[in-house]
Amino acid sequence: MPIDSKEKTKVTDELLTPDRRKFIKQSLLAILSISLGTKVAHAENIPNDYLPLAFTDPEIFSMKEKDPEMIKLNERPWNIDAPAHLLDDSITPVAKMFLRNNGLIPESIDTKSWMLTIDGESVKDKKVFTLKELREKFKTYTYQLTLECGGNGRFGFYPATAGNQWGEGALSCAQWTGVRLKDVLMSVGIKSDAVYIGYYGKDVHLSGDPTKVVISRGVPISKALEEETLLAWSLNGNDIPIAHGYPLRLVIGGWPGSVSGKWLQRISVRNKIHDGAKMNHYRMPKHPVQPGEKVAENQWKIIESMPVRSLITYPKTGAIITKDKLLPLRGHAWAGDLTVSHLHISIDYGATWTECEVKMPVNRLAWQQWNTVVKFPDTGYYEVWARATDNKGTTQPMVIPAWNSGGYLNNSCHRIAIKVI
Ligand SMILES: Nc1nc2c(c(=O)[nH]1)N[C@H]1C(S)=C(S)[C@@H](COP(=O)(O)O)O[C@H]1N2
Ligand SMILES: [Mo]
Repeated sequence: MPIDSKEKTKVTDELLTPDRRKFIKQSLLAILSISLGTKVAHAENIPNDYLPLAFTDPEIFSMKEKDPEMIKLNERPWNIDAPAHLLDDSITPVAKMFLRNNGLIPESIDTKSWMLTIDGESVKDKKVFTLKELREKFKTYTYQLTLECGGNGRFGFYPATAGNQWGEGALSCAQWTGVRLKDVLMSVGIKSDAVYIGYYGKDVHLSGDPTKVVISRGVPISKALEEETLLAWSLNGNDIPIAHGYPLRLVIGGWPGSVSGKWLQRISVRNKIHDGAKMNHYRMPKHPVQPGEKVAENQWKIIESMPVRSLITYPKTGAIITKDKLLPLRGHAWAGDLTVSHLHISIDYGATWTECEVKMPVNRLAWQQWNTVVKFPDTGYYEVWARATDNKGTTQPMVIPAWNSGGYLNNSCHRIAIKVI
């Protein structure tokens, strides 16, 4: 039965005695400090009926750990790109790590009650693990793994495609620690008809509808069982930051970032190609298409290993040097499941190329460092182009590769501008 507004005011006033107000304030502060992961300083000074800013926007701090030079593409969901020169470290720090969310970061994460369920048609018996069990029952491994969004470089396609207009920096190579998915799946027991795995995370659909799955992708069972495929709880030696998948994340190096499920709660072992949300994204037409051309459902190929690519991370584009100085140049190169065998640079728009030294990766599926020194013959405007070749002999294209409606896999050469004075 509706109550009139006079009545409502009366009821509210009666309920909100000073004690009651104080109690509400204390409860709000308790919730806030849990969600912030720190105490609320000077809480005694906060008026009883004042709502702290962080309360109205729980994601307010997710960007704060990022370097101020990172490029924000979106806030809802968060999508943050890295300019190439920020990726200079051999191990990407969190502050310089791109962020790609398809939905909203989950709130209220309780690590004590967090469960990972392994289920699906192709497990012998469904099994559930707490985080503590995962840590205690299985051997821990640390690998540096290259994660690159399938849409990295999308800005280069013309006509522009829908989706985040990533520059070169939807890419990271950080150190992940956890247990092998393989060891966990073996302990559960998988049937011989297993062909794929699919993940489910705790993030929330943009619509707020709890029944809608944000993203649920996966990989063939052979990739899932590789030694470097991890169920990770640690990133560069610390807890994974909330925005990157705390408290548990699937990490699969060398393949599109979208297969590395964050806020991991469930893995299904499937007897067919996984059919979760966004499995019909991150795919390429089997044959070249014209912009706007419709592609039949059976003419798509799911993106697997990422193509060969490289970055110049030093110097920053726009650097100015004096003529007689040697310019040190360096960066990274990677090639999905393969390794990079050669890295060449050109300062004459690809007319001639000079080979640089490329280091071996610290482990499989980690990017590789390259470096060299150049001397410019004269003053003027120059471009430095870098081009990597994988161990099967495939080289990065100099021009933009085949247009596709998803704007995926632009692995054309990275270039920087240099002025020699
Ligand atoms: N649960 C969940 N996992 C996810 C995503 C997501 O939106 N939700 N985004 C995916 C995509 S598209 C990419 S490229 C990577 C990005 O990882 P990062 O944000 O840690 O850099 O996470 C993947 N895992
Ligand atoms: Mo992605």
